[in-house]
Amino acid sequence: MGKLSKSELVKKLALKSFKECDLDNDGSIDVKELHVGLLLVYDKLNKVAGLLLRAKALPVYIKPPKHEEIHGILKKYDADASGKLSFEEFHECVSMLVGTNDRATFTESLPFKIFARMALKMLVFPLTAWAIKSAMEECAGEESKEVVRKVPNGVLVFAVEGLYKAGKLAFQERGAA
Ligand SMILES: [Ca+2]
Repeated sequence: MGKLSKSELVKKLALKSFKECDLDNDGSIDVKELHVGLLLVYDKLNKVAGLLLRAKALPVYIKPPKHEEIHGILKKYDADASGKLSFEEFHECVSMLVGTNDRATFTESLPFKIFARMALKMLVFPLTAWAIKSAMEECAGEESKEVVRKVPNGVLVFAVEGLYKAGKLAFQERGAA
């Protein structure tokens, strides 16, 4: 057995998923079938990402696209505007999701999303927590310094993450208004 190239592997994966997604067996994927299929893919990826990080301490969750976004994805790859994806169109779409498609930017691909999420969890939050702690130690008087030192880093990371989420939400709401 010869080795499969990445694009051959993606094509095999796409074919398998296409058959799984085509619930009514009409040889094309409509928007509902695409939604169900993508949810399954994201569910699998989230399980893998969780396992990779031995999960619970640092959970990573990649949000699956919303229904409106699925409509957008379908439209983008529905080359003949039939409202459904043929296998060729679906293959393009899968290639985009796994980051082997030239048409899509790298930031749209799943590997990038996973990487960005992990980078946030593993680097940005702990670093910010560390910076806050140092600043607090700097400002605190001699007796309170001990107290600040005893604050577990995990608590700070948690707090920083909470602030980040609150900030992001506020930003999104402002963007939507
Ligand atoms: Ca179908």
